[in-house]
Parts: sequence; C-alpha cells; structure tokens
Amino acid sequence: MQDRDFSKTLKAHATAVERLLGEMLSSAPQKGEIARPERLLAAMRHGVLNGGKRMRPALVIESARMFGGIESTALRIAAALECIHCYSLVHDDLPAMDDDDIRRGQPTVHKAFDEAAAILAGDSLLTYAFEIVASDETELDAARKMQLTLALARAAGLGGMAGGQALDLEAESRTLSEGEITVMQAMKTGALIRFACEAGAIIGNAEAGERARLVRFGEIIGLAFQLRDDLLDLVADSATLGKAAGKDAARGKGTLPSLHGIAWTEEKLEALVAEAQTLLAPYGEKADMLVKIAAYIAQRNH
Ligand code: GRG
Repeated sequence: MQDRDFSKTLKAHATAVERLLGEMLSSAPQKGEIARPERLLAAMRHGVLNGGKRMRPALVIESARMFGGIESTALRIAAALECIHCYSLVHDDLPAMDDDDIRRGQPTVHKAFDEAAAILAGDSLLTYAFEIVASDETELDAARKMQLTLALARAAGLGGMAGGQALDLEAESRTLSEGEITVMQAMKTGALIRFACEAGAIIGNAEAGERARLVRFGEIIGLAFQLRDDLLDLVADSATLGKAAGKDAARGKGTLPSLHGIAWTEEKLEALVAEAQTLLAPYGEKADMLVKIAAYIAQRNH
C-alpha cells in the first residue's frame, strides 16, 4: 500500500466519522429525547467537531473490516468511542485538572463556554456514547452490543481511563515508580486504544483467540502512542530549555522517555511496531492498514 493511499484512507475514515457525529449532534431531538438544550449541544459540538486526528475511529473501522464486520456498525461504534475520547479531553482541560486554554488550536470548551457547560458537555458525551451502542440504529445482535458495552465501560471507567487519570493526578504530589507509570499510562491512554481494536473483533464476530490477539495489538499500539506522545513532549522541552518547560516536566512528573532517554524510546517504539506487525501477520494483506496505523502512531509528529 502506497503512503498516499494510507493517508487517503485515514482521511476518509475521519471525514465519515465527523459527518456522522455532525448528524448525531444536530439540533433536532432524537428518538426518546424530550428536547436538546441549544447551548449544551453547542458545547458538545465544540468539544467533538474541532479537528483531532481521529485515530481511535480509524482503528475501530479497520479492525472491524479485517473481520468482515458491518461497516455502518463499525462507523457508529467509532463515533461512540470518539465521543468518549472527546469527553475526556474536555474534562482534562478543566481548571481542576490540566487547566488548558487551547485544545486542537481552539479555545477549550470551558473557555469558549464556561466550566459548568464543559462539565455537562463531557457528561453528555460519555452518556451519549452508550446510547449509540445500544441504539436500534446500530445493526448488531443484543449479545454483541452487550459485549461492546461492557468492554467500553471498563475501558472508560475506574479500571481504565478515569482511573488512569486519577493515578496521573496523584503523580503531582508524589513520584510514581516506573511500574506505576506503566500501569497509569496503560489505563489513561491505552485502555481506549485497546478497546478500539477489540471492538472491531467484536463487531466482526471474531473467535476468542482472534479477539485476544486484537486486544494485545491494541495494548502494544496504546503503549507506542503514549511513548511517542511523551517523546514529543521531551524533545519540545529540551528545545525550550531555559525557557518555560512543558507542564508535565514543570510538575516533576516522570515519563518513560524522561527516565530512559530518547535513544531508548526510539528503540522501544521500533520494537513495538515490529511486535504489532508480527501479531497481525496471519491476516496478510487484510491487516495492511492496521500495521500502517501502528507505524504511524509510533512516528507521528503531533
Ligand atoms: C478526564 C476521565 C478523564 C480522562 C482524561 C485522555 C486524558 C484522560 C487526558 C488527556 C491528556 C493527554 C494529553 C494524554 C496523552 C495522550 C492523549 C490521550 C492525547 C490526546 O489524544 P490524541 O492525540 O488527540 O488522539 P486528538 O486531538 O488527535 O484526538
């Protein structure tokens, strides 16, 4: 597959998921809803339809495609996952958490609206994700909808992303060990990425062994995603040495790249991509896009 085809395919997935999210978050109340408060809806749209790489949706769509899952269903689950990802960013930006004014090059939701609107927009996006999974419009049998619901709840909650965020906040008052950093990151960043890959296997009705393989693939690229993120921060911080350092560095938070250095991280990233590739080798050409996404995640510059 040519790089141009890869970029075109990623772009097509991003466009498709954005179009669907735009429709879902339109002003007309949907089945079972009493009304859609205009300002809250605008805050939700601001948090979701404001750019973003849409990596998680691409992983859902491509992993479902590999198992022959229904494309429109994969797209809806991709949209649900993106709602949860965006909710986490909206809440992460709040003054009580990371206190950021800019996200994806635009004012954060609490800056463009207010804190209450940002909290409610996050709450509504999280809830809406589960509504999408359960909806009649999502073409999937009840047993698999239940499996998706369970896996998504676990990925987003106490033992997943929200729990990882809590551990990360703890790191402001004490230094985490390397093991604790690894666990925190597997939860905070890794859990949703792992779900993205597992979701495709569920949608495509893959057998247990194949589903476990996709879970492992998701874990590997989740770790790669975080390592790359921390490496980009580390390099940016070194470039601004003597000026304002990055937020994490300022708070004294450890990351694996800051503990082990740039060369170690680059080697680790290469090893993770190779492992991801080996895992999906049995699927041959059908896994091309997923393997390319793994490499892209490990090499991205933003
Ligand atoms: C508030 C429950 C709760 C959780 C917040 C995801 C998160 C947990 C915090 C975001 C902080 C952060 C920068 C984490 C590092 C990795 C990460 C999730 C980056 C953002 O994801 P991208 O790069 O973002 O996919 P885009 O904008 O492309 O969607």
